[in-house]
Amino acid sequence: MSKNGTGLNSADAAAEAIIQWGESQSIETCFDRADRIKPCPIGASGACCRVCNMGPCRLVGARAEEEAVGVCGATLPSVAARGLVRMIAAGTAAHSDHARDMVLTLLAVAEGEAKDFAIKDVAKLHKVAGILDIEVADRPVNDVAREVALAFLDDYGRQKGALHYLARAPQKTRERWERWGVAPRNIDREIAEALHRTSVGVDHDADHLLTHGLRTALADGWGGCMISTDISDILFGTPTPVRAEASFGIFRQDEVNIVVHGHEPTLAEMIVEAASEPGLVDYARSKGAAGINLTGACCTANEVLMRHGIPTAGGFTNQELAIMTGLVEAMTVDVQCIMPALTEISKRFHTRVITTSEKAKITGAEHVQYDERKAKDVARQIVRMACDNFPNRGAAGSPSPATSPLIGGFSHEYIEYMQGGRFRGSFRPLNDAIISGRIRGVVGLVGCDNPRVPAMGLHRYLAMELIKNDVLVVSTGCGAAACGTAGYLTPEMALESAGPGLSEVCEVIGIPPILHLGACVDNSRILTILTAMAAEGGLSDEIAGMPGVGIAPEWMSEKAIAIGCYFAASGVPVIFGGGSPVGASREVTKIMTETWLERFGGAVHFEPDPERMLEISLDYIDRAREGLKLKKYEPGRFEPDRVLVDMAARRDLGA
Ligand code: SF4
Ligand code: MSK
Repeated sequence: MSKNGTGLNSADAAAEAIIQWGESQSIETCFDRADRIKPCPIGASGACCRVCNMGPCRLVGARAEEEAVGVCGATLPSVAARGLVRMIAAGTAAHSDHARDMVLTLLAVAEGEAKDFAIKDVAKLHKVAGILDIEVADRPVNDVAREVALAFLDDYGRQKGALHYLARAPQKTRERWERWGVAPRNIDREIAEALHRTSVGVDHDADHLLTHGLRTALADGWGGCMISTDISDILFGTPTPVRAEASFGIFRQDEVNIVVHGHEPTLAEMIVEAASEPGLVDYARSKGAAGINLTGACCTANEVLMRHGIPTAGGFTNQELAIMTGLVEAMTVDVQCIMPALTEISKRFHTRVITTSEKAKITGAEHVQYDERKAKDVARQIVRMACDNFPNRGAAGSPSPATSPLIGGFSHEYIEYMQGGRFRGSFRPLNDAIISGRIRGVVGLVGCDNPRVPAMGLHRYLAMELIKNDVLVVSTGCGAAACGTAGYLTPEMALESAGPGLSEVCEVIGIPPILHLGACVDNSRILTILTAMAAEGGLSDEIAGMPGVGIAPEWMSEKAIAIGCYFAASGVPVIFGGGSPVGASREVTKIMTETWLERFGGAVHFEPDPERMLEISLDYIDRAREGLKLKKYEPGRFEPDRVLVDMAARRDLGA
């Protein structure tokens, strides 16, 4: 029987074929381990506390929620809330530490210490400087970049005031944050305070704890994630639409295949350049290969796909399977979402697993220390290591021919540009399409893929159903990879599968109905899009009340919880798949679904059934439309377009 009770390990046929082949070879993957290791139901529902050595305390067996207490007397709501806040803190730490490295790289570039990098997008640097109130006129680019980097560093250590980027949010959204005391002061402080408050004997009021959880999450969304996105754009270029391919057929039989995996784009950008250097291509040939084929997995893949069209093997659950093709000479990893199982599985093949971050080593992997001051040299060393490994390739893998074409590269800036060009770009057409009912609403379909469900299957089901229902889908992270490997990220999808209104809009603008916005940190692009839609007018004048929903149907990472909570605090209802990590406490569940909705206009639900996820999302969208007094959504029946009065019409009026 299946690994998750459904008959399928992965909803992706190419992935499933490799998994099946692996089983025939007794190669264990995350799918086998997920089958073998059953989650503890007490911990899974938030009823287990292990923050001190009098425990772990399992708060079960009491008749009433308030009667279940740990040795210290901590109640079930406070234990469940503490667990969630710690997840938010960890997720925020991950994104924001990644962002800190981006800030330090920008500073090193500005100060001339990282000579292999340069500011690629000066316009974006100036835009960011403008938001930070930094003068740009007649100043050298690196001076501005230095000041921008120092301003962002201040966001990690300021003791008074609030994060710079909160000022980007709509006024009413900020007013809600002020009113409920969730405006973050600095990123590190909110994370540290979250850990302090949740340690033994400190904060024991569930609502109070969760409020700080939201403050920490906002430091992630409007801090770490947004900073990371913007600096990546400044250094490596703001994405514009680009063609790429996804799935396992991206690996070439006759070339040296390198996979960049993890989350940080810095070293990967250098590997992109190194892999096409004639000297290294010749080196690959000297080893018997026809060339060098650079590919990616997870979010490092998304970063280089968005900017260079580098193909992706897919998301989280495809990483082991990529090695099992037997075609990967080197998999170089940085931070986050890297399975330590990679080194074990690589022993069955010839793949060299290479760690590169000073923060992340894996037993059994080779380590090549990344250093931004000699980034290109490190990249060249890795490419050479991969070439050296080409002659070791055996015939032992399960190669797959599957590839799907895709279009990626939808930044906030490009989405604005495509709705009117360089001088007239705006969000007016999108807002108008929502107002007229051509587009019912917008869903951010994001987050991980997960071996505890048919991996990628929930993303694909929801993506397809949403676009059928005229909902524009924006996607990031492994959600985007799940859609990409299925062939959903093409403009043709609009004609084939989208509802009549969405299809018409996509055809006019020339976009797919599912837009790939980038890596997990690029969920910040969704915040800026929603803010621009609010500023454009005609819908809500804040993020709350927009016909928009976030769904993370297969989440597994703490980062996903941080993301969901910053969307909720910004005004977006969010639905997570799977069981609830606070499900043991009715009080905590109520705060996250009802109290947060009242205070912020956003909420967090956990719902394992994908059909219910769809229903809840459409219900939120339709209620938001009603709240905005928009036409009730009916497929194929739109309000007439707004008619702009041109000179000819004016003359007719005057006649
Ligand atoms: Fe148990 Fe309280 Fe310690 Fe948690 S903090 S483990 S509930 S004694
Ligand atoms: S990689 S956090 S599995 S989206 Fe960003 Fe994918 Fe989730 Fe990692």
